[in-house]
Amino acid sequence: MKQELEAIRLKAEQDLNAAESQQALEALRVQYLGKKGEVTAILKKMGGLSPEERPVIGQLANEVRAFIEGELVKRASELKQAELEKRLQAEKIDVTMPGKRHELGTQHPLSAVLEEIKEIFIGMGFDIVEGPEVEYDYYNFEALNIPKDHPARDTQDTFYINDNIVLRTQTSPVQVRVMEKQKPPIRVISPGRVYRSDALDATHSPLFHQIEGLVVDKGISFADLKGTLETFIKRLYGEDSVVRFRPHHFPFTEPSAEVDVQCFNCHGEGCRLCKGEGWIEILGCGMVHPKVLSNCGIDPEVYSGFALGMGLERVVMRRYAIDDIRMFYENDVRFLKQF
Ligand code: 2NM
Repeated sequence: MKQELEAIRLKAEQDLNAAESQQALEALRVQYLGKKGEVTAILKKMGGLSPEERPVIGQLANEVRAFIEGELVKRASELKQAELEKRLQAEKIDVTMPGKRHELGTQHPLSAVLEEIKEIFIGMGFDIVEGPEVEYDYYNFEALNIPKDHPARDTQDTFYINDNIVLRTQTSPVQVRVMEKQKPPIRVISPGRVYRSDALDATHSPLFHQIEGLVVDKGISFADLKGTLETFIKRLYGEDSVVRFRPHHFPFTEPSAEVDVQCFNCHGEGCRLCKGEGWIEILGCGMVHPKVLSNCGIDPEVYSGFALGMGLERVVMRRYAIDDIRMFYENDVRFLKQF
């Protein structure tokens, strides 16, 4: 029996050390110390021992039971510790790791330059006005001295909703609406989307953006137009910009002019950027035609005004040497990230 007990102690020790879970430990506790357990079985057999042997074996059996109980507690705490360590390892947070980057977008180049242009005009006392992109034929053409038989009315150039309604081809209709509603002095710019029935290619888009300006008051002259535009261009392209006015024709202004800035790349020598011209066209302008003023209920004998218009895409393309207008609308991040 003594050997049996020693064998149990040895086997229990091995079994306990090999146990890998609390459930396995519980099974071993039942196997050795339970009612039908191995140690219990020895104790039950002690009735058959001699009076001399009984206390010796009894003591040994108790020692073995105490040993197993002690080992059970020890192994249980080892397993608990290992469990905890595993969890700590799995759930550990390295606070020195770099955070998740939240990529911030950038302002679209058209928006950025538009903001810049708006700020320049706001600084000169202009208000920003907006109006409908779906516009009456009257506001888009008729009121602006572009009658039905005018070449600018070529149906190829315009999207018609019906006979009376078009997608606006310029933002001047916004200014007609302002002149109808507001008594001079008027100082406004109207930026916005405009539409032309053009096929999309490197330099044309059926949708683009315009910024038009209008000043109407008593005694406004071509000198006011020149001074305002020179100031604008110098703020946009730098104080050393050289500006040139060329005679031109628009139906809604008389006289009319186109404004060039001397090529900032070659300073008038002629290069790739200005296509050998030495000058870069920036905008169109002129004194508001007396017919346009009277169409809008403003007496051309009392008031005069000037107006200007420019394409935002062209300004931005020249600024950043972008050679394809389609880049603005494709939203390719490789393009947008450059600004
Ligand atoms: C341009 C060029 C010249 C213009 C005229 C008007 C209005 F409404 F006052 F008649 N607004 N904008 C104008 C004048 C636009 O764009 C190249």
